[in-house]
Amino acid sequence: MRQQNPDKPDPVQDSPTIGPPQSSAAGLPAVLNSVRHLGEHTGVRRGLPAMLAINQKRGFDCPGCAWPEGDKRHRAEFCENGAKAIAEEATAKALTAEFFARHPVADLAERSGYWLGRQGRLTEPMYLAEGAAHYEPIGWDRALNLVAEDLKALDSPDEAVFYTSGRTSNEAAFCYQLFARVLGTNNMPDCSNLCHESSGAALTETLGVGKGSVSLEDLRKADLIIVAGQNPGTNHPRMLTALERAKKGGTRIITVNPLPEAGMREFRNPQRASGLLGRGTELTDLFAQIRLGGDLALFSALNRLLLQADARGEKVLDQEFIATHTHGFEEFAQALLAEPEEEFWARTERATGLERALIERIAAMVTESQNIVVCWAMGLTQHKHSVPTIREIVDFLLLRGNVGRPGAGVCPVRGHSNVQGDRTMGIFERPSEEFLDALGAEFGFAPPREHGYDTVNAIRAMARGEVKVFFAMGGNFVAATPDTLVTEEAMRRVGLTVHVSTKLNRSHVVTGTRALILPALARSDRDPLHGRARWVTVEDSMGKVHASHGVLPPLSQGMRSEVDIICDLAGRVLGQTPVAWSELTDYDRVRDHVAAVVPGFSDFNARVRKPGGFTLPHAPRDERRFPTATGLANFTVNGTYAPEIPPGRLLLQTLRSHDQYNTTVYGLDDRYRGITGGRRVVLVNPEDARELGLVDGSHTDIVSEWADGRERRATRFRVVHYPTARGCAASYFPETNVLVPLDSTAEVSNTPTSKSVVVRFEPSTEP
Ligand SMILES: Nc1nc2c(c(=O)[nH]1)N[C@H]1C(S)=C(S)[C@@H](COP(=O)(O)OP(=O)(O)OC[C@H]3O[C@@H](n4cnc5c(=O)[nH]c(N)nc54)[C@H](O)[C@@H]3O)O[C@H]1N2
Ligand SMILES: Nc1nc2c(c(=O)[nH]1)N[C@H]1C(S)=C(S)[C@@H](COP(=O)(O)OP(=O)(O)OC[C@H]3O[C@@H](n4cnc5c(=O)[nH]c(N)nc54)[C@H](O)[C@@H]3O)O[C@H]1N2
Ligand SMILES: [Mo]
Repeated sequence: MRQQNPDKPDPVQDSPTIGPPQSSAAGLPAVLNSVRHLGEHTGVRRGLPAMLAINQKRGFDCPGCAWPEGDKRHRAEFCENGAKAIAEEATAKALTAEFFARHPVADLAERSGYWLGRQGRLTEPMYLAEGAAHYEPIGWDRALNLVAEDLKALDSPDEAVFYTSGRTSNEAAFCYQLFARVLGTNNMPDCSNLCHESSGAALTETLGVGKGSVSLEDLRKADLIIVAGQNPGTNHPRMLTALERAKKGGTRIITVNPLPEAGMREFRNPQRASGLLGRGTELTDLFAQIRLGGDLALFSALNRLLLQADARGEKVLDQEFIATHTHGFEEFAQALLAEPEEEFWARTERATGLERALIERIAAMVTESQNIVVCWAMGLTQHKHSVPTIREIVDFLLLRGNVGRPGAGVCPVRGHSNVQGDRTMGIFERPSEEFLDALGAEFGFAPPREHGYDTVNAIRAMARGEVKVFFAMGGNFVAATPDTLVTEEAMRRVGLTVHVSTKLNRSHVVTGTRALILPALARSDRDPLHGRARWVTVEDSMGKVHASHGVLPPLSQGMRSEVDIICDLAGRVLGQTPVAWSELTDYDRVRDHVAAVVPGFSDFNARVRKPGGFTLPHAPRDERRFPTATGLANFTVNGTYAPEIPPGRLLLQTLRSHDQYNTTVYGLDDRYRGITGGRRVVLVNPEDARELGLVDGSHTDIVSEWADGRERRATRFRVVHYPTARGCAASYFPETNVLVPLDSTAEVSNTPTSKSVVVRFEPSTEP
C-alpha cells in the first residue's frame, strides 16, 4: 500500500489563529512555557533534577542546540527550547510492545509526526517482518543477529548506508565510523549534509578549517556583529544572552533577514529580574530586510564599497594582513570592480531588495568598526549559491584582517548539539587521507578510500534499488530530507532499515521490506556499566569539548547506549579483530583511541575531566596559519548569482517554528510570529498577496516548480499576510519538504536548497 504524506491537512488539529508578530523575545512567557512543557511530559520527579543538571559542569549537555556555555555557569543554564528538548526526551511516558500491537504500521503511517512523537520513549527493540502488519518485540540478541546477517550477506559493503543525526556523542560517533570503515564503506551521510555543509566547504577552501573561528569572548569584544540568515530567538536562544552582553559593552549589531524575527529585536533576559519584568535590550541597530538568496549580492556590494573607499585613500583595508596572510587579492578585487557602477547597483538592489543608501550605511558601520564577527545559520547555507555566498563573507572579513584576532572572525552557528563533534570524529562521506591513514594505523586495517554517499546521493542510490541495508544513528531521515514522496519511495526499496532512536517518528513507519527499531539511551539518561557511571563528550559550535553526564534513571532496562549497540553489532559482524569491540564499552578506551587518531585530542581522557573541558586548536584563530591548498587565506571570485523569481511566483523558504526541533514538533504554536494552534501556514508579504489574489485567512495549495516538470504539491495552507521581504514566502518544514526537489541542491556542498523553492499558489484542492 502506498501512503500519502501523513502531515496532510487536518482541520481539527491544524486550525491556526493569527495575532500580530511579537517585537521582543523570551521574558516571563519563556519561563512559564518551560515549566509547562516539563510539567506536562516529565512530571516534577524527573523534570526538576533534569533542569538542575542541564549544561552544568557535572550535568549533561543540553540536547537542544550547539551554542556553547560560558565559563561561569548560571544556575538555570538553559532556555525555553532547551526545556522543551528535555521534556521531549525525558518524558515519563514509555512506549511499549503493547502500543505496537494496538497500532498497525499502516495506521501509524497515517498519523502526523506530532502525534507519533507524543507517544513516549521507545523502550525495547521492535521488528517489522516482511509483509507483517505490526512491529513485534524481538529482543536485542535476535535483533542484532538479524542486522549482522544482512550485513554479512552483502555483495559489497557499499550496499549499506550509515546515516548519523547530530546528537550522537563523540564516543558513539567514533565507534560508528570505525565500524563502517572496517566493514569497508565510507557511505556515511549525516544531517550536516542538509545543514552546515556549505559552511564547511566554503571555510575549508578559504581558511583551511571548516569550523567557526570565534569564542564567546570574541563576541563580547567585537565592535560589530552581523547576524545573517539566523533566528537565534528560537533556535539558539542562549545566543541572545551573548548578544545582550556584547551590546551592553558597546557592540553594534546588524541583522540581515527577510523576516523581522522577534529575537533579534528586543531580548528580555529570563535569567534576570529586569528581563522578567519586561524591560529588555534592543539588540539590532540596523535591520536589512533582504530578499531570500540576496546575501551574496549584499556582501559583494560591501566588499566593492570597501575596495573603492581604499582606492580613494581612506585606508580601510588591512594591507599588511592581505600582503602577509592571503592569496588571490588582485584577482578578487579586479573581478569585483569590473562591472560599471550603474549596472552593478541596479543588479544589487534587485537581488537584495535593499536600497543602495542602506548598503552604504552598513558599509559605514563596517569601516567604523575595528573588530567584526559574522554569524550565520540555515538562511545562508541552504541555497544554490550558498558556498559562494559564504566564501564572499570570508572575503569581507579578510579585507579588514578580521580573522585570527580577538573580537573578530567567522561564526557559523551549528545546529544539533554534537553535529560538529560527529564530523570531528570522522562522520563524513569524504574523509581526508590523513584521517584515514591515522585510523588505519591505530587499528591495523586498510580503510576504504573511495568517497561514499552524502545524504542526497544516498537517496538516489536507494531509489535505484542499490541499497540493501539502511542504518540510522538517530534522526528522522524521510522527514528531514527533501522531496518527501520521492524519498519515501526510495526508502521502501531498501531491504532492511534499522533505526537507533529515542522517539517514534515517520522513518519508523515508512520502511524497507523489513525494519528494526533499536531504542537508545539519551543524553539525560544514566548510563552505568557494572555499577560504574559512564559519561560521554561533545563538541560545541565553538570547538570546545566537554563531558556530559546523564542523571535520570532510564525509563526501562530495555534501552542501550549507542556505543554498546554499535560495538555489540560490530563484534557480531566483524569478530574481535582488528578491533576489540567488546573493550570499547569502556568509554575511556574509546577516548584513548580518539586521542591517537584525531588531531587536537592528545591526552583526551585527562583534559576532558577538567571542569569545562578544553578547546580544540584552530590554526587560523590561534596563529593566523591557514592550512589551505595555497598555505594562505584565499580570496575567491564568486560571481553574481541571485535567484530569479518568475512572474506570478514567489520564492519559498522552509524554516522552523518556535515549537519544533527539526522534525520533532513540540507544539502547534509559533509564539514570536503570532501563530497559534496550527502549522500549515504560509507567510506572504501583503503586497505580493494582493498581486497574487491571496486573501489573508484563505487556504491555498503550494506547488513548486522545478526543471523536471514533476508536480510537487503541499495542500491546504492558510495564507498569513506577514511583513516578509517582497517576493519571498515562508512556511514550516517538515510539512513543506514535499516541495523541495531532490535534485535542487547547492553547488559544491550538495545541500538541498530548502531556503529557495520557486512556488506558485493554486486554489486548495482539499476542503
Ligand atoms: N528550538 C530549536 N532549536 C534548534 C533547532 C530547532 O528546530 N528548534 N534546530 C537546530 C538545527 S539542526 C539548526 S541547523 C539550527 C537552525 O537555526 P536557524 O538557521 O536559525 O533555523 P531556521 O528556522 O531554518 O531559520 C533560518 C533563518 O534564516 C532566515 N533566512 C532564510 N533565508 C535567508 C536568506 O536567503 N538570507 C538571509 N539573510 N536570511 C535568510 C529566515 O528568515 C530565518 O530567520 O537550529 C538548531 N536549534
Ligand atoms: N525543508 C527543510 N528541511 C530541513 C531543514 C530545513 O531548514 N528545511 N533543516 C535541515 C537540518 S539543518 C537538519 S540538521 C536536518 C535534521 O535531520 P535529523 O537530524 O535527521 O532529524 P531530527 O528531526 O533532528 O531527528 C529527530 C529524531 O532523532 C531521534 N533522537 C533524538 N535524540 C536522540 C539520541 O540521543 N539518540 C538517538 N539515537 N536518536 C535520537 C529521535 O527518534 C527523533 O525522532 O533536517 C534538515 N531538513
Ligand atoms: Mo541543522
